[in-house]
Amino acid sequence: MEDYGRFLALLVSALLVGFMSVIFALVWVFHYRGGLSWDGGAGEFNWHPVLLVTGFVFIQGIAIIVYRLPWTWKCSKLLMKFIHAGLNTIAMILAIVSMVAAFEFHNASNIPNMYSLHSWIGLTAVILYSLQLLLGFAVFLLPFAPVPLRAALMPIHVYSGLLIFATVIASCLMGITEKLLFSLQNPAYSASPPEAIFVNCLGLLIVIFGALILWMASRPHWKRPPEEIP
Ligand code: ASC
Repeated sequence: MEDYGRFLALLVSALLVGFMSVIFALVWVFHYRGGLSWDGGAGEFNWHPVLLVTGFVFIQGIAIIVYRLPWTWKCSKLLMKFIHAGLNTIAMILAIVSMVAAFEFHNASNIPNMYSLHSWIGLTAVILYSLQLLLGFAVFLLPFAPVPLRAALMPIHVYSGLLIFATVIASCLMGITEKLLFSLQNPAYSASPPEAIFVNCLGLLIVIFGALILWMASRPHWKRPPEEIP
């Protein structure tokens, strides 16, 4: 492989930044927001950022680049497809649980649902992600689809996957901003208290993670070499 060292450096950076994003989300909810619970209160809502950063950002990011890991090129394509689909399934389940947490918290506190741009874009991303997973499973994993159909749908699958991933990151940034604007009073967000600075940094980490993943996924010379299907 061309540039093996450079790929490895990017991968380690992405893993580090992704891992730090998860840690930052946990520190946010435990240190600043009272921790996690499942009782309709603020602690239940806190699952929302934790599960989204863990599943929808970090695990989805790894799922996207899993075919690019050079040491897996000796593994069967089918095994790699199962890993790709499995990671994306875990991410989807975590995203759905995280939405339930947000809705239950809203309903228990009489906060309206689905009015913000964050909620519109976020729900759209979860719906498109579920369709992408279903279609990917039916066309690329099950042995029934003819090769010309696979070939025709593959560029669309790749494009949609990257688009959904970028949309998820945009939605995270809106959600983070919303939550800081709502919950920081006295001192307000505009006074830059420590929580505001810390959580802005979480947003930066998520953007850097996304940038690294999209870079690795879009370098043609880091693609798994073509072979027989599956
Ligand atoms: C698959 C698979 C590929 C693509 C290819 C279409 O299911 O394993 O490599 O689809 O056949 O581009």
